[in-house]
Amino acid sequence: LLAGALTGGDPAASGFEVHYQPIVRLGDRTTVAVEALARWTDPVAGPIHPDVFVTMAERTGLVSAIDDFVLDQACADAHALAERYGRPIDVHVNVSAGRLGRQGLEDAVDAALTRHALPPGRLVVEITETLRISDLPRAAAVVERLRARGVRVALDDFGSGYNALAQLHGLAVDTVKLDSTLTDVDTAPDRAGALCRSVVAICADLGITVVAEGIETPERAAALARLGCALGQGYLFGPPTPLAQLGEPAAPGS
Ligand code: G
Ligand code: G
Ligand code: MN
Ligand code: NA
Repeated sequence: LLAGALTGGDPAASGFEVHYQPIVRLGDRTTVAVEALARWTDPVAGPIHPDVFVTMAERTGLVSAIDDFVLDQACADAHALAERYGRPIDVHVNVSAGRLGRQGLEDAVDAALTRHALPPGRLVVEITETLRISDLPRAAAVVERLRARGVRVALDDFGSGYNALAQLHGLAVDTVKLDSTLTDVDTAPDRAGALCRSVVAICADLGITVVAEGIETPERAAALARLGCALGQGYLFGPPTPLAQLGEPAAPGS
C-alpha cells in the first residue's frame, strides 16, 4: 500500500497531507512556529497512524519521499501561515535520521526554498535524536551545511533516546526539543525539574533555544516556563491541525 502511494509520484493524490501544530512562547502563548506533521489516509484502508507509516517507510527506504513532500508543502504553506497569523511564522519539518547520511537532503531543502521563495531563516529542520554515534560526524557535516544556508536545525525528542549529551556535543544545533518523557515537571518536580533545569542551563551556555514538548496542562506549562524553557508545544496549545483550521490558542486562563 505504502509503496504504491509513494512511488506514484504525487503523495497528495495518494491521501498524504500535512497538519501543523503550534509552537508557542511560554511567556505569553504567542505562536512563533508550527511543526509540520505528515498524515496519511489510504483510499481503501482509511487513516493510518503516522507512527505506523513512518516506521514502515523508514524500513523500506521510502521515508525521504514523505519528508520531501512535507518539506515542499510546508514551504509552500509558510506564506499562508504568515497571512493567517499576521506575522512571519517559522516552519519545522522532520527529517528521519537515515536521511542525514544520504545525498539529497540539502538539494531538497534548496529546491523547496527556491520554489516557494521562502527565506532560509523561516525553516527549521528537526532531526531525531535516535542517531547512532557512528552517524554523528556525517550528520554534523550536514547540520553545518544547512546552517551555512541560514536554515536552522533542531534536535528532536531530546532525552528520549541514548547518548543525548554526545549528540549535543557533536551537533551544533540551534534548538533542542525536550522530549515529553522529561517534561513532567509538575508531577515529578524533583527528578524532572532537576533534569529540565540542567538541560536549560546547558542549552543557555551553548546558545540553544529549548522547546518543551508534550504540554497538555496549564500547570505543566507554568512549571516549564519557571524552569526557563522559552518555547512549548502540546495539546494545551493545539493539536496537529489542517492549515485551514489553525488559529491562535486560547489566552491563559480562558
Ligand atoms: O504527529 P505524530 O504523533 O502523530 O507523529 C508520529 C511520529 O511520526 C513522530 O515521531 C513524528 O516525528 C513522525 N513524523 C510525522 N511526520 C513526519 C515526517 O514528515 N517525516 C518524518 N521523518 N517523521 C514524521
Ligand atoms: O516525534 P515528534 O516530536 O516529531 O512528533 C510529535 C508527536 O507528538 C506528534 O505525533 C504529535 O501528534 C504528538 N503530540 C504533540 N503534542 C502532544 C501532547 O501534548 N501530548 C501527546 N501525548 N502527544 C503530543
Ligand atoms: Mn518533531
Ligand atoms: Na519530539
